[in-house]
Amino acid sequence: MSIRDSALRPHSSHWGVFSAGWQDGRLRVEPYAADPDPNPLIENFPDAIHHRARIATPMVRRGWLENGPGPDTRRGSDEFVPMAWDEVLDRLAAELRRVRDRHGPGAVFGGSYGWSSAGRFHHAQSQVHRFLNVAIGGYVRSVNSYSAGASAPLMPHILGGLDEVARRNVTWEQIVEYSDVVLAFGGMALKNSRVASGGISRHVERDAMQAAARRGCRFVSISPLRSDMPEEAGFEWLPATPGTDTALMLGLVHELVRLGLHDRAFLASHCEGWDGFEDYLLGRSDGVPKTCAWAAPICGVPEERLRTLARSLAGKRVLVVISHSLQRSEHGEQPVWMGAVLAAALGQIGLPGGGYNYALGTLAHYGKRDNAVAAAAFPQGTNGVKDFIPVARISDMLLHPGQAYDYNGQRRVYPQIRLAYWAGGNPFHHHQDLARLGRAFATLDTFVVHESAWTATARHADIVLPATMTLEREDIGATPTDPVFVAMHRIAEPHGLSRDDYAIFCDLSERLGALEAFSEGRDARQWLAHLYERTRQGLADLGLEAPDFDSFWQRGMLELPQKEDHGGMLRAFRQDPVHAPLPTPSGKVQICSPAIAAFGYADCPGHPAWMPPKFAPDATHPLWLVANQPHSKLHSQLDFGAHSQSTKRRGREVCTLHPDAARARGIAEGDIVRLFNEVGACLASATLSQDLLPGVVQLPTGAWYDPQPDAEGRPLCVHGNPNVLTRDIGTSSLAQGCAGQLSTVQVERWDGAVPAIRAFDPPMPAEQALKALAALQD
Ligand code: PGD
Repeated sequence: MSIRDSALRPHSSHWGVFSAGWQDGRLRVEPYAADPDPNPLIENFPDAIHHRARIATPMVRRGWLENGPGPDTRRGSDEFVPMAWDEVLDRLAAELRRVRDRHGPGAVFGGSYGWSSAGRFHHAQSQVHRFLNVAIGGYVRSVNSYSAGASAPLMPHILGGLDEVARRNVTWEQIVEYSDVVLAFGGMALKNSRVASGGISRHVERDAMQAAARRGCRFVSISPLRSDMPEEAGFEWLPATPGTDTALMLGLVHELVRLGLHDRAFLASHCEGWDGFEDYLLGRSDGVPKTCAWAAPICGVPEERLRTLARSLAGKRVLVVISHSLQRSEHGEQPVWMGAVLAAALGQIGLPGGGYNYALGTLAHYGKRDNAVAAAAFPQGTNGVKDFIPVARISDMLLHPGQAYDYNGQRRVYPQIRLAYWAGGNPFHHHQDLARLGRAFATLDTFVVHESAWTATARHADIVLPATMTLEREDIGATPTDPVFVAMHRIAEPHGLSRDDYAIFCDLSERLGALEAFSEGRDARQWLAHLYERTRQGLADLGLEAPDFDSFWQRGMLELPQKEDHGGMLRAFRQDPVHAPLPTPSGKVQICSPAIAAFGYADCPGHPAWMPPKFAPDATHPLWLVANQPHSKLHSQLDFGAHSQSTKRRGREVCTLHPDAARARGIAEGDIVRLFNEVGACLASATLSQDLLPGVVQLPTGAWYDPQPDAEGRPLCVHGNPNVLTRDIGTSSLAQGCAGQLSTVQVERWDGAVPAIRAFDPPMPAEQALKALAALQD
């Protein structure tokens, strides 16, 4: 559809529902008309669609082609050779057969973590999982996520399933109506709540915070960064040292107990283990009372301010919110657990607009009501391999096959992986210690990646298959928490020779004798109609208008009915703890967890506790690095788009320093700086701001990894990817989650020549690759 002009047609993305079409040969995007606060991330699309960073042809790494499968340290720096689809799929099918037959499907890693794109059918994760299940017999999977790696395994021990506590809990409507105080640990930044995996039609968070604040709700943002809450909330900023929220909350609870302001009746009727926890809180068990005076120097907040805050909470409808970011650090389980204990001590859990809502404000799914009608997902089949890893242990697995490790009460052993298959994720964006990750991927026999652009992950692959972007295919956009159900129309022809993941897997399945099992005889359009049927039936069952697929497709959107706001699991439990118990061992809030205590983990005891981090600032690395989510893109997606580029300086990522920290280092606004520690180093452009603590430097994630050797031959990311600096450690033996949010670094002015950024330059320009292929076929 390379046309000069076309009408706008509906589409969807993780960052918003929108319409797109062509005007004067340029892609035009417009946000959904009913969206009160559209997300500017849609502006990343127009320049991205035919950007030079797009992959135009299948490509095979020269070393793999010439030497065959096997470990190779050239991954990431080798040349690529363009190859025709038929040949590359023949070679890939043969390699999949070899690994399956010689080593079994347990030697294939298909964890393939990543956010992929919106769309129920072309969801890349589901596609790769279904393919490996039906054509190979299964794969080693990954469990949990980089988003909630610590909280997902912890939550069932203390309250119940993560979704019940994050998604189906306090709504924004309740906050507007009922909350007196929202105590937001890690804040509630709109850059995060403007995004929902699968799509979001109305961004309501800004208006909801403003309406609540106007009614008198007090928002308190506890974070090292002022920018973690929007001005519309009229919030108080309580700047606290990164990673110390557990100590801060212990101080607050201690003060409540000291003054007798804790809700003893609620703790007795709805909680288990208060007495054991109180022994720790008051210092009976370890000789250290966790007073505000004790907490103040740890978290860098004056004692009196903590005392005043604690006292001000008593008798109020208080909502305690813990952001995802807090648990993405060493001992990340602790603030999640301690937040629940603070809310329990206040006696607020289960009240409208009060209590505890883990991660509210960190995704657009949270604080919303559920749809009354379901949307079907692409079925993934059955995995014949039972083995898994906690998702953030990928490097450990590849580097240490056969090694034992702890996870959630289990002693597990890393499998030996020969082939990794990735579609819809960018581990060289999302993982920690990227140089180590490079060494880990060097151990594979074969690494296969489907991508639409030359990410660092694609550059580390042996076989790179060009995948379409959503704009180049048809899909259905829907999530369980958003009422708008979108017919995602095709807006553009596929870039170069790129193909849908589904089409690639169909052709591979055919070569492996599994086409019928994979496709069930349906083409993409037929799958959409098939998946749509569940929603149509749901509407019909409710006696509502239920258009057939063709009518829905023509119409472009449906508005689905939503459920009433009943307050979810925690409300029901509060009202009737006997008949609506929590799905925990005691049926109550576990302030102590005998199950976790029995695991015997020194890094995650049987009640929330303050444990100083092993990696804290010291003379060599005196600054905390906050490596948080970017505001101008989602993760690393479309980093080459115009909106993302507009927030960089001469193409380089920007890091924020306090003027005092900058002055002490001779750094001025706009200087190029080098951030470094024992893990690695990167360059960034410095901006100075009073809106963060002097001991903190902030560098968002998402700049594509662009390693170039420094004077000593070590990789230096010249673009500004903070994951060259983050440590590849699990949050604890319980969850083994990603701890990438925080690190410790030194920063210095970079006076050397400033290297060019090559992250978006493909290994071979698209025209050259297409020409080479055409010449081969002549
Ligand atoms: P994305 O950039 O979304 O990052 O990590 P994730 O891997 O999800 O990567 C998705 C990739 O999928 C993109 O490269 C995109 O081009 C590709 N893709 C999109 N659609 C398709 C498709 O249809 N087909 C195919 N084949 N490919 C497609 C995100 C992860 O990063 C997350 S969720 C979190 S919360 C973590 N956050 C942090 C953090 O706070 N701090 C640090 N230091 N590190 C983090 N990493 C984590």
